[in-house]
Amino acid sequence: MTARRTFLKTSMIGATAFALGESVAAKSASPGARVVSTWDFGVPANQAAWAVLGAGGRALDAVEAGARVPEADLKNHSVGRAGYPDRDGHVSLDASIMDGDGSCGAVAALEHIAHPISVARQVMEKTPHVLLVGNGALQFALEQGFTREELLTPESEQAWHEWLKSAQYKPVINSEKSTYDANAEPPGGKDNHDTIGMLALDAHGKLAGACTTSGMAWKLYGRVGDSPMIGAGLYVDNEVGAATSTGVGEEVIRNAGSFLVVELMRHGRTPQQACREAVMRIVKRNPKKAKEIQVGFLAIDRHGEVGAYALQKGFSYAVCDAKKQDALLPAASVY
Ligand code: SD4
Repeated sequence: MTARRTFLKTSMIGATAFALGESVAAKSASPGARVVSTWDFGVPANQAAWAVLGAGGRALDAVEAGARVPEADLKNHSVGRAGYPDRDGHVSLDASIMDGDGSCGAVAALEHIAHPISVARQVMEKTPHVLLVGNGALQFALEQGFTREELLTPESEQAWHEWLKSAQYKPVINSEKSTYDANAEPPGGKDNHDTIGMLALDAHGKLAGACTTSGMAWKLYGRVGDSPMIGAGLYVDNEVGAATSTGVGEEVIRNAGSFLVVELMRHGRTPQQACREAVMRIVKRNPKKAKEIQVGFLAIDRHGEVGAYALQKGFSYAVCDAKKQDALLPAASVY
């Protein structure tokens, strides 16, 4: 763990100079393939995506492969298996996937299936629909051959019991540590949300994105966040770029956040400028609330230029390409 911490610290420091400029990538030369993800667990997820991208594979296959990594990670309490449950003890998952040609699929409030991102892809490819929810999504997943599983781990259950003692729903701003760090606060402690949003540009110049989460811990039963909503938690357009979000989903939904970021890029903003402007909309709409919550956007344009911006300090994002597969960068923020 110490080694891991040292690695994270070093990559954050090394990345600072890299991140100070307006954008990460040079606009000029063809960037080749690149994949970016939210938070520190984006590093191993990117590496799984890179196994696809680096071999000349499709962005769509890469983001699915990458998103499955935190979904399977038992140390991660905010995505997939071992995600913290809602206030009634259900682990309910939200996920979406989008290809740069506009094809997309999503599932929301899906229980008992460890890889919602793969179910979302099946929704996209095997149905005429975009979004399946709750029991309907579960029925569809089982019909597609996914296995029904218990996703609540003993550790997450213990955290839920801890939370029940006060039973106060109050999203915590994820700042210095993420839930991926096994040395982080005890279950139910400081961090209670993080989503992986992943965006990839492949060597053929095509974009795709994936977003998967267990949503806000201790949410109301049936609550759905921004992650499975195309245009809120994820949006991809081969002609422009792609964007994804993390943080308090309600604020992202209110502003159609990821769609907004892509539209701002369409109108000439860099990915960094577009993410900043989308964050500032949230501030403008509710300045008091904006101080108390976290929202972060991550974007890539069709040239491979990357940008990120958050309300609060502490939002990190991972960048992976042919040159470097483990970069972790701190995003700029309002506060
Ligand atoms: C949600 N946006 O369900 C997700 C949660 C999240 O960092 O990203 N937390 O609202």
